Amino acid sequence: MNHSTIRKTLAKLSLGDLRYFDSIGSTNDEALAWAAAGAPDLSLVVADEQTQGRGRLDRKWFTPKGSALAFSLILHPGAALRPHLSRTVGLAALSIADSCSGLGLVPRIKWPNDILIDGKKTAGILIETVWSGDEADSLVIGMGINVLKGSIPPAESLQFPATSLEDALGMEPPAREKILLNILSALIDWRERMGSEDLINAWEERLSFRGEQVQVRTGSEPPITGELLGLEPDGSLRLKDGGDKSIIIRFGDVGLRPTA
Ligand code: BT5
Repeated sequence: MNHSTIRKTLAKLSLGDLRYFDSIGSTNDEALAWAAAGAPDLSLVVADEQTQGRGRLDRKWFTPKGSALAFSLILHPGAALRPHLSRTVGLAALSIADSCSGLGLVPRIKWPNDILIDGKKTAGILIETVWSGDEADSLVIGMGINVLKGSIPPAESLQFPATSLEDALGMEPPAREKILLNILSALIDWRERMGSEDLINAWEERLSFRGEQVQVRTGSEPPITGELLGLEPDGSLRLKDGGDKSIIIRFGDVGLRPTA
């Protein structure tokens, strides 16, 4: 993978500019700085390796050389998108999920930001915002996808099991550029329908643990346990507690797992 193979593979998409790095700290850091300096809409930062890849709350995201897909996409939310910004993580998750389905896999979205295959984490999403006063000027959507086996972190460093597309397929997956093309094509399509019920329905259908008991941790509050019902129109998670009362979990520092 290099600048020219990515450029060539993505040629038919209407993207902004492209920056490619053999190695970088974090593609999100690069994209945040670039967005603040005026990067065009749908500009893309891709790296073969990240040495300081980040998850939420500064957790680490493992991106060793030659085996993973790590990129950040800059979005300028136009007037049509602004009322639906809370759905951005769904937009990203659905795009990854669609690309996995295209490979014949059955992906699930562990709300809010993980993609599971065979119940194991295969991809993660980190969305960050460049503010202009109290308006979101740009969003940076960072995605990390484990493509080859070598991208899976050592088990002892994980709180949740991980896998790769190669493991899930039982064979070598398509080139990373091709997977990137499929994710971005899906994202550009879904972005047109950001405010639609279709997006919420498709997102909800892909949720892991639907109808099951889950435990959700939000910040330092005691965990909330309930049956996972689905999504609210803004993408918040809806649970039902033992007394049939609805509980709405908004985004933020959230960790979800099955109780069993
Ligand atoms: C995430 O955070 O899952 C968001 C990951 C986003 C990574 C992309 S790569 C491109 C862009 N540039 C960046 O610097 N970041 C974005 P979170 O839900 O907080 O999960 C982090 C946790 O996932 C870690 O604490 C590990 O336990 C686990 N983890 C780390 N690397 C992993 C990997 N390659 N595969 C599966 N799990 C991993």
